[in-house]
Amino acid sequence: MESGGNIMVLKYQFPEDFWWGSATSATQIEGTKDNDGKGKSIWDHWYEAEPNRFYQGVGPGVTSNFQDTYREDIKMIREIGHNTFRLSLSWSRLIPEGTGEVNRKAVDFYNDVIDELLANDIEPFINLFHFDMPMALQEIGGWENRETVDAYAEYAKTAFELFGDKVSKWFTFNEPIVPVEGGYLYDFHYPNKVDAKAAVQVAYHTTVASARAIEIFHQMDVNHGKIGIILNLTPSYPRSQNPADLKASEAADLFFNRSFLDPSVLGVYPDGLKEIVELHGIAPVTEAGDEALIRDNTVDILGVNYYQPRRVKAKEHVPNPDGPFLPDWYFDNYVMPGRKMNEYRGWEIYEKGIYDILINLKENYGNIESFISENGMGVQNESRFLKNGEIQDDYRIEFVKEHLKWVHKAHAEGANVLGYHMWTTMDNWSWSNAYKNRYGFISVDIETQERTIKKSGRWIRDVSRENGFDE
Ligand code: BGP
Repeated sequence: MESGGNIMVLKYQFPEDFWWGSATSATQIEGTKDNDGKGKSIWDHWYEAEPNRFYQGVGPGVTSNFQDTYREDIKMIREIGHNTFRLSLSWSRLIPEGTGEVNRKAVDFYNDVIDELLANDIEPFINLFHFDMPMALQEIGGWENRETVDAYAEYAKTAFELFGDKVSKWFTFNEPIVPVEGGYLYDFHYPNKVDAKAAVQVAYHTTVASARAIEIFHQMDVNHGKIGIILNLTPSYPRSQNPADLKASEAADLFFNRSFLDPSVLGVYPDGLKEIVELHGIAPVTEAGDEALIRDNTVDILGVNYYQPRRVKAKEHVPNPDGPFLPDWYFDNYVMPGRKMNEYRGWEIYEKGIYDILINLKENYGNIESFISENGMGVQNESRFLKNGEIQDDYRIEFVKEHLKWVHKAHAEGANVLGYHMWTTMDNWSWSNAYKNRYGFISVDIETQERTIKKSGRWIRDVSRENGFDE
């Protein structure tokens, strides 16, 4: 600690009003009861259809049960020092058929959650869509069908009307590229297609839907608040500076980052991406007025989810032109020797990536207001680290701390970064990995539903109270 005038300044001191918190999503935490009126989402459907796709056969019905425990959970969230908390609304809980009738039980539930957060001085950040398409809309083609865009606009407006008087930070989508990759390219989300044309259409409709929600939000001037989108950015690093590697890396950046980042923040698609989709005959069907809609309705704020970088090298083998088109036609992934790994998840740990993203936003995206909306480390069998009734997750403290140091540096260099949210608050159900990897500041015993704050939870409490740390 250094003395700056009379005030003691920590080595990694963050601004007074920095957002400290963590993120969750409806499907992963809420749980479902028989009488709650929720409609089915694609996850409920997919689990019923193919339970063996899920780790140990555990589906989204078995969660940390926030639907019943939110009051106690929010007390714990306060105890670990959060001033902000991200949750998503379940579209199929609020509007069971995707359009039409609103489920009053859902309205009461979300109202209670929001009130409870506010009563505990925790600002709710609400995300409208976290991978959980209502099944009724998936049956008409989901994001492939333009009607889903209209349904989403209606859902967003309903949510703003219902909760907008209390909530001023809103997000249209979490990681919109994940349903595109998972559902339409690489077969890890429902509807398990491998179809690049559909993938491009889905991505495009998602961006149009986001712009529609932003337009409505601004017209309504919801709580004089801000609306953004949350993107998982994977900075792309070439194996070498030779032109072929650089070109491959730029292509990966176009597909996996700029495909959503550019239209969301700058209001236009990158030329390079437009050329590629034209070349392969997979350009989306558009409507008159879309271009202006996207241009005029960019985000106020950007959430950045950062887990891992992407290492890229030039393509070594020419792809089979008769096979289905995949972005991988343009690059090969590259395993960097000596890389640091989170072996449980198979993801590289590269802390400086978070800094590179923030500086890129500063230099190339108008220094848009941003915050780290997810960053975290999933670890298997954490109970082996249990000592004196507490999980000693020093590895997680280390992980968060090292990333925060880079966030601090970016901020010191002028990046407009306003906060840090970890993934996640309490251990929760993960898409197809169920409970394999635990991510929370708070551990959850799924059998007993008992919660215990981990060592990292105590650590983040101190960091948030002091707005920083020394070493
Ligand atoms: C992000 C998602 C989260 C969460 C997290 C951890 O991509 O937004 O919902 O799941 O990744 O990943 P996983 O649960 O797959 O290990």
